[in-house]
Amino acid sequence: MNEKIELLEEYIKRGKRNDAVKLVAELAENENPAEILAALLRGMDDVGRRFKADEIFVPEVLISARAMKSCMEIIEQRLAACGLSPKHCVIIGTVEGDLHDIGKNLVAMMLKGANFKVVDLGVNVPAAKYCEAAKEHGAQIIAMSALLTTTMPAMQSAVEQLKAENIEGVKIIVGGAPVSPEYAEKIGAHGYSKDAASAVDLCRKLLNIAS
Ligand code: B1M
Repeated sequence: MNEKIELLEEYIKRGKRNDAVKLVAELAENENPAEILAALLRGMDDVGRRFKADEIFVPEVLISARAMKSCMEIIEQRLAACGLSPKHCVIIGTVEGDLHDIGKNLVAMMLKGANFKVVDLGVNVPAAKYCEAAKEHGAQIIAMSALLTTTMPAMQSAVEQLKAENIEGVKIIVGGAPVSPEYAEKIGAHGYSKDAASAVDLCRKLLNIAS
């Protein structure tokens, strides 16, 4: 593998935004954008793996995710021109009544880092808004976050409403500190993930995307 491509992967793993951006700008002159994207994705995959294994923590993930984001901004147009824009869309938001967004933002960043298109609806999101957004963007997945035991029922209402709307093929996944796999199953969600890196694995699994 090209040494510079390997170096780029390393910069993403270590969250070296300035170095990564400089290198991507240089590589973008000649290198196939798919090679650049693959290096960025490998870097973020490694970050996700170490985060899941408790080898690194939220700040390190945020730093790497920001480096990834800046690099993506440089190659986005070239990727689109080569038909390599994200193919799968995830709608994400914190449920109605809940204003916590740090974990949700981390999930959104990791998903973007894994080349998903992410539409972030923010916090305090009513059930109907998830549904509208899923239709508008042709999303495959709706991801809901809740941090309060008092807002978990809003998650259940949203799942019920979304299922009543019968949006063809859209999977609903849930997460957040008080949420459990048992709760996800009880309310009829298609999946639960305990952290941001696992959310990427779950989306890939639900959509049969190889990692
Ligand atoms: Co709040 N708060 N808070 N708070 N707050 C908690 C959650 C609480 C546990 C603190 C406590 O009492 N020990 C408690 C909830 C108790 C409960 O319900 N069991 C609590 C409370 C009570 C409240 C208020 C009611 C306080 C009050 O006003 N009396 C109030 C509610 C406001 C509202 O939402 N309506 C409130 C307000 C706030 C702040 C605004 C001050 C602030 C939020 C700022 C913000 O988010 N922009 C805040 C904070 C920061 C916290 C704590 C300290 C930290 C939460 C956090 O960001 N963690 C929290 C206590 C704690 O956790 N130590 C607490 C870091 C984040 C990375 O983790 O969000 O768990 P987390 O995300 C993880 C996973 O859960 C998962 O991935 C992330 C990491 O990989 N994940 C998902 C999250 N969403 C996912 C979605 C997915 C998949 C995975 O989709 C598939």
